[in-house]
Amino acid sequence: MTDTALSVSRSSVERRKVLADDATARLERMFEIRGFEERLNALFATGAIHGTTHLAMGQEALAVSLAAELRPTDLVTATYRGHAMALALGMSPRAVLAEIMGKSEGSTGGLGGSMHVSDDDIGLLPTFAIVGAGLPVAAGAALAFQYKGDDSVAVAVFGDGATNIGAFHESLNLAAIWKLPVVFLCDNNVYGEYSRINLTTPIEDLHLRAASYAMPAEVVDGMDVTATRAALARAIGRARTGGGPTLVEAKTYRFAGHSRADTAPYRPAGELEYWQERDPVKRAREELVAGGASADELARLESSVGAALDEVIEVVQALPDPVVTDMFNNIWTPTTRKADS
Ligand SMILES: Cc1ncc(C[n+]2csc(CCOP(=O)(O)OP(=O)(O)O)c2C)c(N)n1
Ligand SMILES: [Mg+2]
Repeated sequence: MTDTALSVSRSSVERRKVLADDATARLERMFEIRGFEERLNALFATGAIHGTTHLAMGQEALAVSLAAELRPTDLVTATYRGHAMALALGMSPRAVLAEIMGKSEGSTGGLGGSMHVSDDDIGLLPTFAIVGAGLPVAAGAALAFQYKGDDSVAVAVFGDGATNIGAFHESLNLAAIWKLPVVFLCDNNVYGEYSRINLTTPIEDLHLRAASYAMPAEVVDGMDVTATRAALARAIGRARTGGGPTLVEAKTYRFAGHSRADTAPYRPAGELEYWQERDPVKRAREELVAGGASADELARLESSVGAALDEVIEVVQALPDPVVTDMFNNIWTPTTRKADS
């Protein structure tokens, strides 16, 4: 492992900690997330990994900002589009890739795959393929924190489409009435599967939905890591100090299609290009350079992260695949049956 790309080999706690105070570390993590997903896409395209995957390219600022603001004792629920969140919260690229490739070294022993990357150690609860399913679970975790008198916070990360699901409304309602220490973080990337938001949802500003629950709300440019962090700091701080829940809407854009096979032919002309101009990785880089960082050094950092990721891919591909009998592990089998009475 190269020691220039330190973030790839640090422990999960250290990997999380560096994000709080160091803007270069935040950019480095965004390089890692973008580089990881680009390589992952290529691995799926060449058939090296089977099945499908949902990429979060364009949404890296959200994951990194959240990770920078949370404590290790806080809990997060995320979605099937969760690689960025796992990497930001501190999971190693090796553990994420091994999980996606079904290797036993993966974060859940390779049993969850791309849609279910999770790890207790980084506070990432099982990620959810059912749209909206993470919200009541985060509210439940927040209720447990409140009950125990613990000042930890739970965060539910979900998409714009999830705000049309019953579980969204039920969770916000209960969280508001019980003043739960939870942040509802909506990653509004304009699309739910193959439908633009205007075709499925009567409003585009989803934070307005908080008003129905007398809940504070924030709307933030989710392509801007600094602004997103500030908004999340306010919401997390409110939850931690007994102020109850907040709905934060981060305006982002999904650079890739919904899933691997989707080339997104339904996008209006020019829309992708408009958002690519606002690329969060590009913006974070420009912000650092404007603050005096050397553009060459940042380019070197980016290539060292890429080289370390290439090494991770080689290592993980060479790991042994599970054997057929492994499918019987983790299955409960009754050995005796109680006679009917
Ligand atoms: C309850 C439920 N309904 C439908 C689906 C099918 N589905 C999978 S992803 C998705 C779109 C969700 O969009 P959004 O919440 O905006 O998240 P994004 O994919 O944009 O991150 C849908 C409808 C599902 N998984 N769960
Ligand atoms: Mg969406």
